[in-house]
Amino acid sequence: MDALRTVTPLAENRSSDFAQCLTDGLSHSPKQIPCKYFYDDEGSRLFDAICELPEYYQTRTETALLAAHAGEIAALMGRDAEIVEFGAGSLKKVRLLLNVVRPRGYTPIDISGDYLMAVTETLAAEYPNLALRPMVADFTAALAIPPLPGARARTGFFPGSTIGNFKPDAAAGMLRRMRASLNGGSLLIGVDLVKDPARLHAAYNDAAGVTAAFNRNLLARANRDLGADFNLDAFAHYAPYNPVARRIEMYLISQIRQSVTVCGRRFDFEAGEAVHTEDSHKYTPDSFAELAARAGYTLRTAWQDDEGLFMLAWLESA
Ligand code: AVI
Repeated sequence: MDALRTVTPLAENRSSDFAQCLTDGLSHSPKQIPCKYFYDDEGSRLFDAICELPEYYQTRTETALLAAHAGEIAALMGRDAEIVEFGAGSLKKVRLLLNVVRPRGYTPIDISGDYLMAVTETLAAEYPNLALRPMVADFTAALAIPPLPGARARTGFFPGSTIGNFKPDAAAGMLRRMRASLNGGSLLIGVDLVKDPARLHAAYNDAAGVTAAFNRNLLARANRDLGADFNLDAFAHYAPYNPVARRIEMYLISQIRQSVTVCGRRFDFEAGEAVHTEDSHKYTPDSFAELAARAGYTLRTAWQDDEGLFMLAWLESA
């Protein structure tokens, strides 16, 4: 069992951490940049735009599943529930649950403190009887969340198929830590399913080029925040589906032989050299149940859309 840690504001998205991770990643072979750095203000704006794209079926499918099954979810959560959302972001999806579940309390956890406080304030005005306690923290860590007075069962909420952005070992470890943070409580989680590779390819290679801009924003962010001199036009977005590993792999490919300066250090790129920026793992219901079992969870119920694109799974402690 991982040690529990009290919730403290984290610094992982600070420029100094980005500088360290970026220079480490560009020194690595093959070159890589951790995907958590996508989400500065501009990256979050681009991600919101991705969620609206016709090709990116994930968000609208999950939203429809939440709306369609909120009554069953409410029955599973029971009375006087406390919902704990990991990586809460804009708090849009949880509204679909709050309207039906009517929980005692809601604990949104997110690393972006200012944004979290602003969206929580708006939510508080809409739900005056809900006990709200935003926590600024890294949701991937084991967190000591104090009990909420009057709440009976604690349920985790982790929508968006963000679990797919972790390698399976890391994903199992994170689910285990979530189970600890929830004191063994259930977890409602969104999972993107294995499907026709062409459909997956389209979702990460949209016609409008928004995903390409999202990917290149890592370099734009380095230029903005760290004074790097990436030429954005000299890097191409490349996001193939690997059907054996069952994941989208996202890269930036250097179009020419070039050198870039980041934090006073020079990095050389061959023409055609790849920088790995993200994996997005896809699961079958069975492979996801196996992953959940590694974390001590049983997949009790799951809901899918008619096309079998996306799954909302209800996990209970085994
Ligand atoms: C946040 N995450 C679940 C998205 C995904 O689909 O893996 C991130 C993303 N990358 C490119 N498009 C969307």
